[in-house]
Amino acid sequence: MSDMSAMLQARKKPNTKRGNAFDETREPYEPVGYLKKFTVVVFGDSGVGKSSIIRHLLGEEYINEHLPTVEEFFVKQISHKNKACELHIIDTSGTYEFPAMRRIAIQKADAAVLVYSLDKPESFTKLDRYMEEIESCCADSNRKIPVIIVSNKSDIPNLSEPTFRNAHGLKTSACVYLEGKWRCQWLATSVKF
Ligand SMILES: Nc1nc2c(ncn2[C@@H]2O[C@H](COP(=O)(O)OP(=O)(O)OP(=O)(O)O)[C@@H](O)[C@H]2O)c(=O)[nH]1
Ligand SMILES: [Mg+2]
Repeated sequence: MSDMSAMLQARKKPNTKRGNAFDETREPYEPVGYLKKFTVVVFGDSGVGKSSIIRHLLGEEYINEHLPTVEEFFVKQISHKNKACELHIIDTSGTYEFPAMRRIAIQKADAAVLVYSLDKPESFTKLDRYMEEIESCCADSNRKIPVIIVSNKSDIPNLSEPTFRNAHGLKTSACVYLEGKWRCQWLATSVKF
């Protein structure tokens, strides 16, 4: 074996002791020393405010216009339980239909955020489809990821959460409906507050 090929062989050997936060081959949730990578995918209908929420999280300015996203990727350093953590955020498109891109994003994700907005009641009904895609995609790889539902634009006056009839015909709030159906947490937000 030449010196060069010996060097290449040595480089290919995985570093099993310390791990690497950027190493895609590592097991999910494996401790990787001081830096841990965590990927969150954000789904929701067109114009519900996904990109605005992400921009707000990154400390960027609020934009009044709707600039439809194709797909964008962001990284933010955060601290979790006193440990440095690298948050990778995948911002998806609600305006364009890219099911293949959504599947790839779900495969990469450790968690998902599903956004709807109070001024678009139809954006709430679309959550079921995102949730079904997440469940089916994760089932293929025998995984389960945490999902949180965000009700955005709570600053707009005179709008309230959608209501539903449950199996017994009784009126229930969106919050109760979601918790009952998907067993996931829910919170109201506004990027404008
Ligand atoms: N009133 C109000 N408007 C908001 C809020 N968040 C976003 N918007 C507005 O909603 C519009 C759409 O916001 P985006 O963040 O671009 O929506 P999106 O979900 O990323 O849309 P796509 O990328 O097309 O899927 C913009 O005009 C924003 O200014 C909010 O909390 N309150
Ligand atoms: Mg967007």
